Amino acid sequence: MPVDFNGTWNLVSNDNFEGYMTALGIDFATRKIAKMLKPQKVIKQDGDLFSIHTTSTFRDYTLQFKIGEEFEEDNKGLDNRKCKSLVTWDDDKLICVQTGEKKNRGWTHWLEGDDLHLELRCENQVCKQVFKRA
Ligand code: ECB
Repeated sequence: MPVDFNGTWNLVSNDNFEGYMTALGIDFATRKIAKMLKPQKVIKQDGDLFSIHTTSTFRDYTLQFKIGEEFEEDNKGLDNRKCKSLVTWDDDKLICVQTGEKKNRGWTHWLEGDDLHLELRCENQVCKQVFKRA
């Protein structure tokens, strides 16, 4: 029985988001705005199907995927690059590999206690975000 990520989650910490955005080539002005945001995630998990809506006062991002099925991701409103993404389980962690122009790009979600953790990776940068239930 896999972990249940369903819920509404509010960002409470965001370590090295600046480094992650810089690795993605996000311009200075956008980084200044983006790093002030406290995004909310709404995760819906139904068997192998997931939707993750990340919303903020500045931009929103929606991702839908099925575990084990590669899909084209266009990162619209983020760095706007396209990549091929694949999400799989690694024990209780949800791991996404985003294959494209940027090396070592991807993310990992897991639960610790009742907190949602997200590690965002790009090239040599790792951003660590923690969310609490709304
Ligand atoms: C959507 C809220 C953040 C908006 C930031 C706006 C501009 C910065 C541009 C690029 C930065 C790259 C990523 C932003 C960080 C988080 C957004 C979603 C990251 C993500 O891929 O989450 C996954 C895992 O929950 C689901 O898409």
